[in-house]
Amino acid sequence: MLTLLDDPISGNGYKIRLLLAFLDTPYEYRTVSVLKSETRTPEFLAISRNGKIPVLILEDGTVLPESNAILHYLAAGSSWLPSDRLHHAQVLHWMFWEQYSHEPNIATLRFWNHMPELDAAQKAMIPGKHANGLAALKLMNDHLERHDWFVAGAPTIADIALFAYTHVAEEGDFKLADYPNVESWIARMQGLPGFVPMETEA
Ligand SMILES: N[C@@H](CCC(=O)N[C@@H](CS)C(=O)NCC(=O)O)C(=O)O
Repeated sequence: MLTLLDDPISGNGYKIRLLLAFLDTPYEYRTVSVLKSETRTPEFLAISRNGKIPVLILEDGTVLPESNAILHYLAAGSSWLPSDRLHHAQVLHWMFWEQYSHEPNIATLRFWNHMPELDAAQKAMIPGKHANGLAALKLMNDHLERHDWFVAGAPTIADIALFAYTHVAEEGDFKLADYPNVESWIARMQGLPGFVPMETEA
């Protein structure tokens, strides 16, 4: 059976929980608390040198880190990852964009709001991250003006990767009501058969 090392508060982990639910794939869930620094223990670092969840352990013991790589692995052969060459590249386009322009801003501000206190360097980064997060939400909203889904007119792992932190962006002090197309897309995602909310374990 697959094993997911994850923390229920993690949006990166939720990407995997959500796809596994859509695929109706059973898995074992092991909580590794980020706030308690359990990602930095010698035991966890022996499993994954990068010290971050989520990590998927395959049936043969192979360790697969990085949420978007895990999504690719699990979605292969399903409708969640189009086989068409251009559509596959467009899925990658959005997933790379998510990791560089979306997650480091929107997810980080949410995470910082969960932390008891921030240091001076973190505090100084808030305005820049907020501006970048606003730009990311606007770009998504513009794309969704003309499209129901990010790629090829159907839900893919690009939607899952973007949904994870977008739907909880308010926890990072972003106002989703300013992005009505994003709100409609969030509702479409939540209406898909098999959808599970964020803090769901196997
Ligand atoms: N690019 C990675 C990011 C993973 C990541 O940042 N994980 C956070 C939780 S969402 C983490 O484990 N932080 C704990 C730490 O850095 O010690 C992915 O998409 O999986």
